[in-house]
Amino acid sequence: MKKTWWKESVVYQIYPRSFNDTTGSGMGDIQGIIEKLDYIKSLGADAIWLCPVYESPNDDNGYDISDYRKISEDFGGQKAFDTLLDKMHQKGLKLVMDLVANHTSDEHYWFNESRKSKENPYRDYYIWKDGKNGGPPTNWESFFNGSTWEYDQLTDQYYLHYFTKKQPDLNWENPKVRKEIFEVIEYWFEKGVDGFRMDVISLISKPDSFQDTQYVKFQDTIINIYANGPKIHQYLHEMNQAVLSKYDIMTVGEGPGIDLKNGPLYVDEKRKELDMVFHFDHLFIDCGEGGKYDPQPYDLPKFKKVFTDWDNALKNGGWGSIFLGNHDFSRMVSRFGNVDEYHLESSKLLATLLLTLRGTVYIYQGDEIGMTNVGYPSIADYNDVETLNAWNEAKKKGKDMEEFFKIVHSQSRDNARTPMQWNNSENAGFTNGTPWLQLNPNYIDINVSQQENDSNSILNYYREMVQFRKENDVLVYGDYECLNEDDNELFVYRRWDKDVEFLILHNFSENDLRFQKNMNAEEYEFCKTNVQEHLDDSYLLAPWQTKVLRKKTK
Ligand code: ISL
Repeated sequence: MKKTWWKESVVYQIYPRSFNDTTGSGMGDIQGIIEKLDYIKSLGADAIWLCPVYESPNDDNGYDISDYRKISEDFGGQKAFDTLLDKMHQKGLKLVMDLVANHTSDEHYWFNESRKSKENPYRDYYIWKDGKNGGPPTNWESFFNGSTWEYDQLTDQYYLHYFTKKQPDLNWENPKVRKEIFEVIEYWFEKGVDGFRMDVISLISKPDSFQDTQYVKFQDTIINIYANGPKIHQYLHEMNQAVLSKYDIMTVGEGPGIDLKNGPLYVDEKRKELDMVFHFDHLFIDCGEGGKYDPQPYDLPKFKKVFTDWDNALKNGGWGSIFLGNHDFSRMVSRFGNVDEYHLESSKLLATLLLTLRGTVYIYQGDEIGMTNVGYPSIADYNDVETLNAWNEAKKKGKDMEEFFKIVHSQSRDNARTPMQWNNSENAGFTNGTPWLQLNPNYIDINVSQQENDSNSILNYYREMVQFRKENDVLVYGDYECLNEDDNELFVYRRWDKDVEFLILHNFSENDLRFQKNMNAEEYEFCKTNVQEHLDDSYLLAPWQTKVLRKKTK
């Protein structure tokens, strides 16, 4: 397997508006990131993935871009950005930007022109269609509820938007659009940016014909209609040849609808498209028929299978990304751990999981201190457009809103967007002003400053585990095998290469459990754990205990 810097990297994801505010605006800014670079470096991170900081009307917090070449003044503008990039490079940190090229803002120059007339040179930059029987061209539903079509009176046509109506989809069929986007990518690479995370890249190629969906489950419509369109691989290969291949950079494509069947195609080295993808098989694991706002119970075997299947799918000529949360999902410890009784232990267990699997590791801001879901008292406290649209839709459908509010508590994207908890002073040291989104009140107990001073903290455990991964590149490149697919509470796997072998055991339960396997425990020596229990018995695990064992060399 070819070794590269980005395979070995630990990437720290920053959601800038919630990271660190230095102006008192209530919103994080680039200067705030600069001031925390030493902190990020201290985690052992090699790169930062920065969510969008471009000019934007912020209908979807920056995922609606009105100028791809302009850094928003709200974040400090171009000058602040140049300083950030310089300082990061001085410190040996790489910068990965967000490329949102499936859609622009409706306030982008291209769209302003496009909507003016059917003859406008920018008309075909977007997807315009005639209506059908007095309604929209198809019955498609947007990711954020409501139709994917918006009627524009001026030209009596509808334009397509998979997300909000302020995020019109670009028409990648048009070679001019592709050229524009490739030039944007080049522009940032020339500035020295080290890579792109590509937002919903799986959606850029639209279906050949626009037909009604017959699927009941939204996820089925995504997979069969919206995602992995007929020209997706052609476009990505073209992008690779036109620009990506000319730079020493990394790319990670984000993708609803990316699954085990098509995922490997995006990252197969021979095909020359992208380096990695983010699939959501583990993050949509609890979605019922109604999608994310219809959560259903799931079990550990299913969760383990996602990691095992993806490792298998990518081991011959691709590369994976290992992550358990981001700015679009609830907090990983609230989802996969036990925040009530084992917050410390389960946060550390999940850290161990992240840092001992094969693939590039992504840590979402705040997870390194075990930040949790927020559960605001009122819907008025929520800000996220997805949450609010889902709420209004549920109301329209006459759902039990008390029950639905519980779902909002567990599923809202705002769970991951509450401001970073730096210390226990007012507003957690995030801002001197009024925060754009209310803090999680548990910042009094869960914050960076407190954990800096505690050698047993989640934060210090992350540092230790990142270091451990760096000292053992078998954890990056080595083979993987799950040893207990069907077990409902334990997740046990091996990682090995020709020189070393690790056995990693996680107890996802509240009981003491022993890993039953016909293996000689004597063969392994103890390396790491998150709690100081059962150190004398390698295969016995306390609740939410995780153990890393190394095979003794003969
Ligand atoms: O968040 C999701 C489920 O709740 C995903 O389906 C998400 O909408 C999808 O992965 C796309 O996310 C990305 O593009 C969106 C933006 O709102 C997200 O923040 C971004 O990560 C539109 O640009």
